[in-house]
Amino acid sequence: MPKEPFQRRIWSPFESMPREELRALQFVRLRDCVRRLAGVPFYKKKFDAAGLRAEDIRSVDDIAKLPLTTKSDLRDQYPLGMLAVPRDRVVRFHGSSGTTGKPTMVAYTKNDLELWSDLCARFLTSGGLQPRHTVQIAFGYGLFTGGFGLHYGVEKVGAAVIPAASGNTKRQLMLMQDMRTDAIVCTPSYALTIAEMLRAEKIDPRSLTLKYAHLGGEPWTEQMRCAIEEAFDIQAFNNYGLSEVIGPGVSGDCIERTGMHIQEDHFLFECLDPETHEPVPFGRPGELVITAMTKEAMPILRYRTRDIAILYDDPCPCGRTTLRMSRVIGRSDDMMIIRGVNVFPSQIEEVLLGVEGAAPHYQIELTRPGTLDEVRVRVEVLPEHFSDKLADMTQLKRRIEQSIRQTTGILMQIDLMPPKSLDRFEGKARRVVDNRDLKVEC
Ligand code: DLL
Repeated sequence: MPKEPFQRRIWSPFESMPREELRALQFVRLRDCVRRLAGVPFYKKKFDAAGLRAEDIRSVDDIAKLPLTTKSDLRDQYPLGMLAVPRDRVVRFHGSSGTTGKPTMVAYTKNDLELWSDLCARFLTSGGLQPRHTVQIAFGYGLFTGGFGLHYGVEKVGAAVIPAASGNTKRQLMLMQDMRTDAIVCTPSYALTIAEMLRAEKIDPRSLTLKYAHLGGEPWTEQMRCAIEEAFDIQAFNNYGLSEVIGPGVSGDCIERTGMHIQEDHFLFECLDPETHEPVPFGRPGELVITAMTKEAMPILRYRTRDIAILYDDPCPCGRTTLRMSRVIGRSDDMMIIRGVNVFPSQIEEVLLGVEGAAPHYQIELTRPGTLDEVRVRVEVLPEHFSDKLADMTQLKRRIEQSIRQTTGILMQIDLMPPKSLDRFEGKARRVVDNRDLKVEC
């Protein structure tokens, strides 16, 4: 029995628009977006190279003629080469959660922030949020888009925000109890950590006033949803987004939970084969490629998210008419998301290259034994440094551990391996073994 009746409400009429009208709106918005982007030197160069003009966009399908944008384009344009408005119109900057050197920066005008709050209000409402609720936000407030994005979304709905920010689990528990929090906003793994901590404190998580969790920012499974719902006796909703596109608010679950509704009046989704870039039919996994048509400061064209998911076009009983996406079931690059932090194997490699005694032969194993991701890095020791003196090896292990922690912010378990003991690769190296079992249907 839910702790309160679920309120079915659709925040914006755009979510339930007839599909032909939506398609017409998307066309106008896409054409306008391409016109604006033609004024950004980065895109202009690409359009010119392909002999493209905004007038060539005569239907939404013409999007396939346009160039793809990648994370490395954003890095090359660091910090603000993709800006499509004069800098004095920008009112906010955020950055990717990536830890490689410099972040990729994104910018927002006043209207963009207004839009962003509205998009977050949509998925929060579709996940049961009501103005009378109190919401605890346990996401980082900073360059990461999670904290601020959700914060203004909750306020937009009219609910009360507790900006608890991430970490300090004991304080989270105190606030949840004392403030009678109705909904928690965080990563799915953090929700499970909170449950564990409550149990350790001999508090039954089900005894709290908590009714909903709005979770996102990292991959999770249906099994994790069950575990979280069961632990707290709540309903848990998935939401998806990425900083390059806007942040959270790109798509989110409704009560049916048969895939996350995509905010298609603002984002054009394509699902492509990551190798050939050909469209993949509905119901089949492919890489999500997203165009953010309406953002002013930094619209983005055909952004390769590297996220592998499935698109669904069958109608949803909730009344929303938009396409839905499955959970993210993988990545088409080697980026790992460990406890919500984006980490590339190349970062680990760089660290190893900088530690005397470590060989650049390594393997990374990801597991999730309890609620949190764990990382084990097996590293070969260079022959001339390999020693049977425990003290030497322990010291080397510590140096690697510390350097990795400094670079990624994550404490990883290091296993030193004898020289030449790890596999060598002839084709693409398979450095990451992901044993977290994140692959599920929806
Ligand atoms: O994680 C934005 C966000 C914050 C979304 C809070 C939802 C809640 P980035 O740091 O740029 O932005 O990381 C984006 O995180 O490409 C996915 O790989 C992953 N991701 C985000 N949400 C989900 C989700 C934010 N619900 C990257 N399920 C994306 C699976 C997710 N993966």
